[in-house]
Amino acid sequence: MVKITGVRAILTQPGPARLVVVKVSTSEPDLFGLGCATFTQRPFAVEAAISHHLAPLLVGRDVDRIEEIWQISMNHAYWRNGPVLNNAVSGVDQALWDIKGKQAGMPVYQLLGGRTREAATLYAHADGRDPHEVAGNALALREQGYRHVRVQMGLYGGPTDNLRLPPSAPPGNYFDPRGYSRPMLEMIDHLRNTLGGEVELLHDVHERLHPIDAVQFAKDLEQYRMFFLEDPFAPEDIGWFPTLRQQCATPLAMGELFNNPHEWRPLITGRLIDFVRMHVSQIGGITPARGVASFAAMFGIRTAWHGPDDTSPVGHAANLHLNMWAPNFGIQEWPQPSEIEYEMFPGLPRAADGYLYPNDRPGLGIDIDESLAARFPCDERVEEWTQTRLPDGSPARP
Ligand code: GCO
Ligand code: MG
Repeated sequence: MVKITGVRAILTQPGPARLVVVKVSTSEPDLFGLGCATFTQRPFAVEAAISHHLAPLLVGRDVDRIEEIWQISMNHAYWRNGPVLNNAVSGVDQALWDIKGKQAGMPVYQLLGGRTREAATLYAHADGRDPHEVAGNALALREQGYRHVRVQMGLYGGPTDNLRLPPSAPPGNYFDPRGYSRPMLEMIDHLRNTLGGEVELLHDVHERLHPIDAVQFAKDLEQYRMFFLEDPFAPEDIGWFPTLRQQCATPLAMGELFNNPHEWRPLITGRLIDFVRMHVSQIGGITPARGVASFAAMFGIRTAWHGPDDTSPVGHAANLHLNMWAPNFGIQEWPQPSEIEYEMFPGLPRAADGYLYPNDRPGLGIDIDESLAARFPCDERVEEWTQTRLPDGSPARP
């Protein structure tokens, strides 16, 4: 019987995002697994959860028992369904799926049920300071073969050049919810006129609007036939979804901030969204994501797993295996990883013509160059972009 002999967090920051990868070593020489545990705002907390709590709990256990280990790991702290511990559990879970695939000599998607598609359709990000710059960046992505583009103007929260703050306003990342919708509608109108109907448009509200303004914004977007509108509400405001759903046919995506099944369950059973967008490591890994995908499929809801640059390349590999299997796969967010990430994570697939193809190696099909990773230690910065404030200086959700 193959046993777990070590559970170790590898922290690295090859780009802006701080990444956490878990390496599970086993009693079989050269048999190890990798999993994503990336919570980029709290990497050191995840590392502590792994080294102080999960490693002592799991060393000596049977690598075969993925489900049992997931259940024990999720419940061992008694209090559960939180972002730090869920990410720690995900790192182990994904690594155990990686190991099982290596033992079976199969890609993980084969263990989930085999291919239902040849590749995963991707969307990439276009941004800019004005509609013309956004359009130029979107056209460049179309030239690379992307047929789905997320269009933002000033990343999240909209333009900030006309904000009028009190003289005593403290430092922060300011935005004005009431100044968001009109410029965004103008930008999306320009994009639709520039790109025509051949490129699907996506947009991320990022929980920055007051709920009733999000309802109006989604209705105003109906004419543009969006592929989806993301995070119209904060997780704390999911009670607004029925109001929006009854008035509007703009497809909705929600979930990257979810940790707890109570958050996504009503949106799925009520058919209140069209895409589940969880950050797979934030809900505990492949094991729960497989369950959520199957549950969502019963309600006609598709997957669109969270996948920006603060998903590690190992996490992108896990997303890809879920995407190759899931009958209700919708779309995959793709951050266009850097060359240093391709060097650090051998096996990370490359996008081709708007698609991502698995490499069909056993397990997750990805490795990590630990010596290179060690050359990019995580910084100890105090996150600034999440210190969001409204024009009057009051704190706001990021
Ligand atoms: C997205 C997300 C991200 C988050 C980031 C937080 O849709 O990709 O909104 O951009 O802001 O992952 O750390
Ligand atoms: Mg988002």
